[in-house]
Formats: sequence, structure tokens, C-alpha cells
Amino acid sequence: RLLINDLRSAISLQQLELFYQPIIDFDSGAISKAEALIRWHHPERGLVSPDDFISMTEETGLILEIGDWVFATAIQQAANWQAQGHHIQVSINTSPVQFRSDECDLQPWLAKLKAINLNGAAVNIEITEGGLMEAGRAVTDKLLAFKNAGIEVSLDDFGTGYSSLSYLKRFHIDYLKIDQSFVRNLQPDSNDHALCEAIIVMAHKLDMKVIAEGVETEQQRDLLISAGCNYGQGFLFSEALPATEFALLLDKQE
Ligand code: G
Ligand code: G
Ligand code: NA
Repeated sequence: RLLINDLRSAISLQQLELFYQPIIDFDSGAISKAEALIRWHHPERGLVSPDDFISMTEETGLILEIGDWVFATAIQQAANWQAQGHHIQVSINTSPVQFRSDECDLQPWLAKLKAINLNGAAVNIEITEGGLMEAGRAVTDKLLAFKNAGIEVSLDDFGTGYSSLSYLKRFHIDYLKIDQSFVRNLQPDSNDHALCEAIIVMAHKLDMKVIAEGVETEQQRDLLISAGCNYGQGFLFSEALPATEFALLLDKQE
């Protein structure tokens, strides 16, 4: 069993690592963004996936500390890539708990950006429907603070929640990420095809761009491009990679 106490010391013991999965701009075909995906190098269990430990950190509040580490690490990585001439936006996952908490003040994050002299436009914050729905007032303020800092915001796992669409207009969101469950069985003229097309049309009407997740085949990619989807992410392009391997991918596309 994974123990929360092991996880508490994981940051100081440097057992956490961010992997990066490329997000492809369908207009240019080039890597445009990198989604940071956390991994835990457990001394006995090896590489542990976030599905096996994030919920535990949400229950204990440890997610606030881990979230700060993720943000600091990801923006530093974006700055490093910039220094190497790669202008890649880093996309950072967040937990609803981070938005709910009154203690979660964004000022330290914005100060960190400033301290490393990174433009907010190099950062994208991924928030889930749950994060938007539960947080109410606090999240409105935070989304506004991101916008004022030039940081973009993506709504993750779109289509899997049970919330009304009204919040899409109410909150400032730059990207919808179509959940992999809609892409997995994407065939011409299927229900999922109709849903993807409808989501893309709606997003564009509301001035949002669309990122499709879980793109595994060329057929899925081509259907999404025909439907006007702006970006794609998935095993067709690459799985999530350690930062050094991601950099090799960037060098290769030069
Ligand atoms: O990379 P993988 O498919 O194992 O990720 C599983 C899930 O864990 C994803 O849905 C992702 O949203 C979540 N996740 C990955 N990294 C982070 C992170 O840094 N913070 C939070 N809150 N969730 C993450
Ligand atoms: O919830 P979120 O979108 O953050 O989840 C990202 C997760 O999806 C990661 O765990 C990542 O490993 C996984 N993933 C990324 N691309 C693909 C893909 O093409 N197919 C499948 N099955 N999973 C993927
Ligand atoms: Na995500």
C-alpha cells in the first residue's frame, strides 16, 4: 500500500518528476505545447502513476504543496526550453482542491514567474470541470488573475462532467480539451464524430480553441483536422517523456 507519509517526504527526497507530452498544432504540424504529467519514483515500487496517488494527496491537502512544486518545476522547464530557443508553452494540471482552498493564493505563483523572468504566455493552466463547478467565487477571481498575468487556461476532460454549459460563457477559458473517451472510437459518421464536430463548432463560436486528447491513429487525427480541431495530443505523436527526451524531440523537428 502506498503511504501518505512516504509521499510527504517525496518532494524533499526528489522522488517526484514531471514528464512532458507534446501537443501538436494542427496548422503547422509542430509541437506547440507540453503537458506536464507527474510521476513518483517510489523506492520500492518504481515509477508510480498519478492515478495511484493524486487522490490521496487531495484528501490530505498535500496536493497544495505538490501543486506548488509542479508549478515551479514546470515553469522552470519552460524557461530552460526558451533558453535553448524552443518556444513551448507548458500546460500544468491542477486539482479542484487547489482552487477551492482559500489559502491557495496565486501571488506566490505569479512571483515565481517574475523571478525567473518568464512571460505568462508560456504557461497554460489545466482545470477540470469539477474545479470550475465547485469553487464558485474563488475560481472566478483566480481565472481573472491568470488572464491578467497572460496565462492561458484549458478546460480538461471536457464532456465527461455533468455540469451545464452555461459556465463556458461565464468563465474565461481559452481551450477546451476533448476527453479521450470521445476520440478513442472516433470513426467517420459515428456518434463520437458528431459530438467532436459539435464541441469544436461550439468552442469556436465561444472564442475557444480545441485540443483533442488521446489521438492514437492517423484516421482520428484526420477526422479531427477536418472538423476544425486546432491541436492534438496522444500516442500517435508521442507518449509523455522525461524532459531530456522531450528536448530531443524538439531538436529533431528543427
Ligand atoms: O500521465 P497519466 O495518464 O498517468 O496521468 C493520469 C492523470 O493524472 C491525468 O488525468 C492527469 O490529469 C493527472 N495528473 C498528472 N499530473 C498531474 C499534476 O501535476 N497535478 C494534478 N493535479 N494532476 C495530475
Ligand atoms: O486527464 P488528462 O488528460 O490529463 O490525462 C492524460 C493521460 O492520458 C495521461 O495519463 C496520458 O498518459 C494519457 N494519454 C495520453 N495520450 C494518450 C493516448 O493517445 N491514448 C491513451 N489511451 N492514453 C493517453
Ligand atoms: Na490534463
